[in-house]
Amino acid sequence: MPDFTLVIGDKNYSSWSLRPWLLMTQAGIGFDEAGIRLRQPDTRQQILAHSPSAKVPALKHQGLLIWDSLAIAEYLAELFPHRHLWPRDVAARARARSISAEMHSGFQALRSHLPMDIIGRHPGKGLEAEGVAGDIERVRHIWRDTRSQYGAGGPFLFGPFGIADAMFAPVVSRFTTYDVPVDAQCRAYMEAVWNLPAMRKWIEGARAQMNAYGTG
Ligand SMILES: N[C@@H](CCC(=O)N[C@@H](CS)C(=O)NCC(=O)O)C(=O)O
Repeated sequence: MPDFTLVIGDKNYSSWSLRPWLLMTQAGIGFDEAGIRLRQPDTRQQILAHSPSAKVPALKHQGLLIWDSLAIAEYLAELFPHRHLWPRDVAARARARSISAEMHSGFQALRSHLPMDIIGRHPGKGLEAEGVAGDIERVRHIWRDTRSQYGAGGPFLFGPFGIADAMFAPVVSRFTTYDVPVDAQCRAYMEAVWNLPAMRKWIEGARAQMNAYGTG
């Protein structure tokens, strides 16, 4: 029995849940999953039974409750220092924290007009909405800049897969769903994330859930 229980929302829609789930699965940290169906009359009640934030994700570990995706990532990085979930180099680590925090607190237009729908395909939808083009350009710049400066050791933002990639994974999904134009460097990064075994597993889970709900 793993020590961890991760409380998450619908795999097709819950971008915040994807982040710690992907991080833990890809890092080989075992956990039990407690899934809550979003957008139901009792969703809030169901989440409150686990977390006072009334939001998913939340992580339970040995009597502790950690809520909020970035707090969960930080907790795991502290518990498993040898897994290097943040980059080893201090400058790279500062950059990884900066872009992860920027992702966590920003990109409102991208979030509201291009919501995650991981198995859906809506090419071009929402791209003209106010603020979306600026958010998209900022993401593309972050990916290109980080890959060029720090990505030599692998196909991810800082080489090996880590927290920053988990934070941006839902954006890779959105760019795929809404067919956002990207250059070859961004495309290669998106493919690396999309083809992660853990990402494939999450997408299959999303498909299975949507079929079970009768909406797939
Ligand atoms: N800042 C939070 C955001 C969490 C969040 O907004 N989660 C959404 C689902 S993706 C949620 O729980 N919404 C409540 C609801 O749908 O009732 C985090 O990083 O974990």
